[in-house]
Amino acid sequence: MIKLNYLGESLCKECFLRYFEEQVMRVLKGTGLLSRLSGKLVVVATSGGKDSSNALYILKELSESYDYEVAALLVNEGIKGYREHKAKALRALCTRLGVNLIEVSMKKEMGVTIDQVALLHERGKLRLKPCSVCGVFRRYLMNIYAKEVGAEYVATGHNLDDEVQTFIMNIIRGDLQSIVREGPVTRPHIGELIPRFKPLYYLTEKESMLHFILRGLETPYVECPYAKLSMRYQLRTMINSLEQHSPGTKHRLLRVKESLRKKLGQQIIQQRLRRCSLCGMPTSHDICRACEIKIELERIIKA
Ligand code: Q46
Ligand code: ZN
Repeated sequence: MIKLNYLGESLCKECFLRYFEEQVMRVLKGTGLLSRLSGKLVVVATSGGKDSSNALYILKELSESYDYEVAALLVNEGIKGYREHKAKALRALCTRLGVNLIEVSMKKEMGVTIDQVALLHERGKLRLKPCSVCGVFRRYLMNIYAKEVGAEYVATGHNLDDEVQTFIMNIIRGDLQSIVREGPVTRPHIGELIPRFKPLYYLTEKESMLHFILRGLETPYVECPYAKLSMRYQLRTMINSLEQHSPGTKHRLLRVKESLRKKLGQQIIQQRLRRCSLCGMPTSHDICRACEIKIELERIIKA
């Protein structure tokens, strides 16, 4: 039996897997996505880790009933001792599921690997931490490649824990725009930006891990060596400890976020987007964040 503390219930394996799928359907139905997926291509942003593998697995499984196509996309950030192991597991999963895998090299597209970025940061030449560069570059490349293959949607493996961490990070930064924007579906209809959705939005990291194991999915348990440098990592530890002392904390935080999104959404006008003067992608500034970082890195590397 599987005990879900915040529900005060214990579920058998079959009931847990049903519950898991119901929570994914809650995202698809609640956002109106389900009725729009038919005949479309969904690209799942995958890393070879448990969450994105779960997202890929379940979206592939549902694709037959709801008549849409699924492909996987991997951005190889160039992190030695980590990326090659996860990529190998992902290739095996894609073969097992019969899903096409698109592999994109960050080095080739953006001129640097995250290992190089980390070294520059460590030497004090770059203020940005590896995760800050990695996140911006990955989202940028995912959008470009998803568009190139004709996808209508990008799905990501973000789970409830990730959402709560992001919520707290946005509070700390005072970023109300992002609080409003970051829901189960983001940027629904903005030109070049492909809408992103999060099938695991209502599922915790623990539940994701359980689903991964119960479905017989596999991944080597290596962690990105730079994860510990991020604010997200500290928050994760802190929120996990709060959850342990007071079960249900994560779900309560998600509910607070959702009600804030509703209230703020009526008051906050989302920034108008224009085109990046260098790459043409939508941005709220003259130059998009990815181009800005790319230029800074080129300048540092040349110096
Ligand atoms: S790969 Fe990249 Fe993550 Fe590593 S550098 Fe950070 S963002 S932790 S999911
Ligand atoms: Zn740009």
